Amino acid sequence: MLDPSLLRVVEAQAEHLQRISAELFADHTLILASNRGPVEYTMTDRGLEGHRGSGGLVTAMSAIGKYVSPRWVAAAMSEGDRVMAQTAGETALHWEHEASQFDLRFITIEPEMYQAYYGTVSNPLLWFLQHYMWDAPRTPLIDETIWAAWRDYKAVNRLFAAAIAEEVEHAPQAPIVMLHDYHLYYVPAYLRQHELPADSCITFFLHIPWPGPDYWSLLPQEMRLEVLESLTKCDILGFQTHRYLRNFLNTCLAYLPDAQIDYNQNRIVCQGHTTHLKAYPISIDVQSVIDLGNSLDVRSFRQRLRPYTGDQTIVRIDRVEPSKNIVRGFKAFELLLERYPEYIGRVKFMAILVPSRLGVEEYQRYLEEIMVVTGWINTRYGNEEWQPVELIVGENYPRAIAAMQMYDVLLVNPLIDGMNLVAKEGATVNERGGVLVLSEGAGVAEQLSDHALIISPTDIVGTMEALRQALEMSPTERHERALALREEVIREDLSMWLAHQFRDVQRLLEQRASATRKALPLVEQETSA
Ligand code: GDG
Repeated sequence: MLDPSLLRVVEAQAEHLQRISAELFADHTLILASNRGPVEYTMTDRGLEGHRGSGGLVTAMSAIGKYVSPRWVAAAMSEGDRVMAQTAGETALHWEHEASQFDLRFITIEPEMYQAYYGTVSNPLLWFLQHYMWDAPRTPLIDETIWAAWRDYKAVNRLFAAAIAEEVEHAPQAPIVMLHDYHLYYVPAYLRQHELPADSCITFFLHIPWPGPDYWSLLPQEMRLEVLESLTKCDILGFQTHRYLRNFLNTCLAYLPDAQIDYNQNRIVCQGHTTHLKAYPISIDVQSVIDLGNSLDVRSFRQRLRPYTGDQTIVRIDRVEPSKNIVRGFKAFELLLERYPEYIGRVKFMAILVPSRLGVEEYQRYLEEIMVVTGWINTRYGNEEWQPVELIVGENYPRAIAAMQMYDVLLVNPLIDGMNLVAKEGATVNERGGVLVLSEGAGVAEQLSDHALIISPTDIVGTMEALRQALEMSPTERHERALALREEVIREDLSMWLAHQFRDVQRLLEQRASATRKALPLVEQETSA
């Protein structure tokens, strides 16, 4: 149960967002676009059934539908989505889920083209690049296949832009188009080729890191340049952290010769167009996470997970994703048991892993590596009655929330991560005064580092020491830190993330409408980091 004063903070933020949304969308229509939509349809014996799409982006974005009823343009990902798209034809599909509602428009893409756009360019090429995951002496190998896939990536972006342009045409009011993530880098450029009303606005929010300019040199000049030229056609470009924003400015300085870059105002003028840059650290929908935490479903999962806990329990929850650095986390735990055998039989490591991108070879191999390392630890330190690592692989959000309530230590050690919502959800729902062991590479460290134990993700000795420090911490310090973390998260609820963006759009539109037409900076560049 949340402290009533914190609950009031959450309510006040929601009311603030409600007010801003009511003002802005009184005369504007919101159009969202992302690769994955808020719902995925599967064919079952009972017919087509919709369930909420997975992943951090959808988790966060689904909350928008509580305040506004946007159009959401997304790719049809499953066979069920394609059937729904065909049945719906020109009509948008209405989707409602837990007080959120959307009008969804699926884009149907030829499977081969989708595979090139998603399975070759978005993941791995861009994802690996933006998480510093390439093995530079060997990969990426930009051969004919990659070039062909890049052309398909552009073609899919063109389809997105065309679908959005149609939505714009039919929108009852001036459109605000909010684009999301690295699958859609070319959409701003293609969208600008369509006629847009004068008081429309295009924003782009990047959920993943933006690396420094040197690393972008792994991408051929032509690709790099086109991506930058397209992104600088947005009106507002949002990043998770100030660091990624600075990296973007530096990348433009290095590779966009004609751009004027204003580091003070975080603004870029390129080919006569001004783009405002800002850090909007994404957050969680505190109220709905708390409500879910109090649900019967989660309570029943807590009972079921109990046998997987020890006297003290280290928990991690991640997609099976190499950038989440899961294997090193286990190696640090192994070192802990080796150095401090008194933990054997007492401390368990419960890892909840959600399968991800198993069509990409590296991800399959990574899952195998996880199996090997955990199998080894359990063989070495476990016996028939007790095993140190409990590995739970599968997708189940309520179960993940139940595990977050139960940790004594939450390990979040990604090599690099746009934000990391698990750290914020954990801080909100945990019931044991749990300690957060957090990588300096997670975007969330810009906000939570004062109250977490910060580690370098490659350092398994340092990680092991932080795990030990967390396990040995006095109850008073644990609870003080846990409370401070929770307050930090709650002060910047997801509604504030949205409110900051809506307010900046509002300001921009007001500036444009004003007689001076002087390009002022967007307000409050400092944000909350
Ligand atoms: C990307 C960026 C950024 C957990 N188990 C299940 C499940 N979850 C939820 C978690 C959390 C979300 O999925 C994962 O979000 P993360 O932020 O941890 O990571 P990514 O998926 O990599 O998200 C990331 C985020 O976008 C938002 O901008 O923070 O940096 O990489 O909420 O609790 N969800 C479902 N089933 C599960 O079993 N559906």
